Amino acid sequence: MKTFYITTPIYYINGKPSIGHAYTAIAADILARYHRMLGEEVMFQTGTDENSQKNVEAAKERDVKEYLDEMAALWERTFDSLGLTHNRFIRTTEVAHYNSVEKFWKTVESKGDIYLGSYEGLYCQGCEAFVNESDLVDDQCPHHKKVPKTIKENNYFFRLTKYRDDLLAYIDEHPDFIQPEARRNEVLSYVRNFMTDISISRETMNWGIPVPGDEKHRVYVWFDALINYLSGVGYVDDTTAFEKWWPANLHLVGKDIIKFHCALWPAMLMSAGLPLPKNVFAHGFFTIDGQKMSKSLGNTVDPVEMAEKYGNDVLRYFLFREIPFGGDGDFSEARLVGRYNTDLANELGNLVNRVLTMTEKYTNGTVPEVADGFLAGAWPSYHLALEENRLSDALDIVWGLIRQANQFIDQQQPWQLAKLEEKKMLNDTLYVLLETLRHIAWMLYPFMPTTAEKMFVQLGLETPKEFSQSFESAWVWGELKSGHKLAKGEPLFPRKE
Ligand code: ME8
Repeated sequence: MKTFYITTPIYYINGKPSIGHAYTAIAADILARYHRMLGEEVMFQTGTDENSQKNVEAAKERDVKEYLDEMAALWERTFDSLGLTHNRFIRTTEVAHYNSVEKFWKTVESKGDIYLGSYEGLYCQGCEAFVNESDLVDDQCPHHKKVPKTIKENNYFFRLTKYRDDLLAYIDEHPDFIQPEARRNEVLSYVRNFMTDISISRETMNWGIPVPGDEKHRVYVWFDALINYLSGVGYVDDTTAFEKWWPANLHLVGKDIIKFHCALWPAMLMSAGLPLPKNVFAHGFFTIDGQKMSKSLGNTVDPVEMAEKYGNDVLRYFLFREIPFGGDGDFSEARLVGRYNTDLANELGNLVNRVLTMTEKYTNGTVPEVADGFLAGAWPSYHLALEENRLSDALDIVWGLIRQANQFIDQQQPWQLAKLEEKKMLNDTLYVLLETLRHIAWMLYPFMPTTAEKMFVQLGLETPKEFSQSFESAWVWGELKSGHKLAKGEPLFPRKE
């Protein structure tokens, strides 16, 4: 069976999840569900980055581990309540992860890629990274609006520059490795012109994973965090699982952490002699009503609140229809309500309601004889879009079908056909509409699983609980059998004021 391993960043838990964190996790869930729908075996991993000094500071006087346990549980509960279907929620305070980092460190060290040096530079706690003077605006980190600390320490360094040529060659030979294109160019320029060896330990910290063989140093949190992608799938304790899942098919990340994922991480893997992930996709950042959102700035939107108010499916739909995946965008509750009323209530909800009502009225709620329909190229373009992580494009394709179906009703005017007793044409029209709805439900499933399931129920079909290869046949035109009984339900999206 084909496998698909997809990851999100592991999140810092010095606060509760924001809509931005949920965004990446929901995107990963959409792709995970899509690949399950294709019949693939999926590993969807997310989790928490717990060895950061900012988590320690957030714990204040409390016992750090106790604080982290509580926060990790909160994040996991949030992801569950958002309906995410992750298979693995990894925490970097897990023993397996500690052991993985130790094994990885020793492997890289035995390659001669770690050396002791001294470092003086500016460190931004928010970024958990050294920054250059030239990165600052008014002496502050532009992302976190804080003056970075000057740090002078003896640290272990990773020979990142040793891999410069190999990295450039790899990125050149694998055009799909870094997406989208703009991010690829950004990484290339960084690797070519700015990349230096990087400090991978901290001497002055008392939280984090001890450096193997020199316990007074702690492993730098990014070097530790990236290894989660290995520890989660058995790097240190389950060879069979590791061979099955590694390399990952897709690391989904925000554009803020592209250098770590597309330069440091592949170089670390090259050093450890491990294959590279097939694809790193960086989505854009969105603002809230035009304002930058961040935990440090304190203007976050709570995804749980949004989901409780509008439902998970509506939130998922809005995020991936409104913000072109890969580009930047803006989140606004007013526009969410706008799209709810136009796209969901008027277009999708109305279509389902009209078709089922007419079928009840004209054929007593049974599916008429099979007739030819108008899906044309919808499936191939939908698959291609999702293969290329173009989530918003996939939704556009589905909405194209929804609009086409609504127009078809207006053109055919089934109520006129009934009046004129044009039975064959009426039945054909209804069949085409019902079967189109079934296809729309399948296409919506990864994006709006609850809505898709309601549509399946209304069409009198089983809901797709378990996926297998045989589902491919479900996407063939004409699978909705004539004589089949429908079960019209409540409107899917009642209008909101
Ligand atoms: O960077 N728009 O964790 P983090 C879109 N622990 N996405 C957003 C967003 C926004 N406004 N705000 C946050 C870390 N994100 C490290 C990662 S991985 C080995 C270690 C999302 O808690 C986006 O995916 O700061 C971004 O990359 C991530 O949250 C940063 O989460």
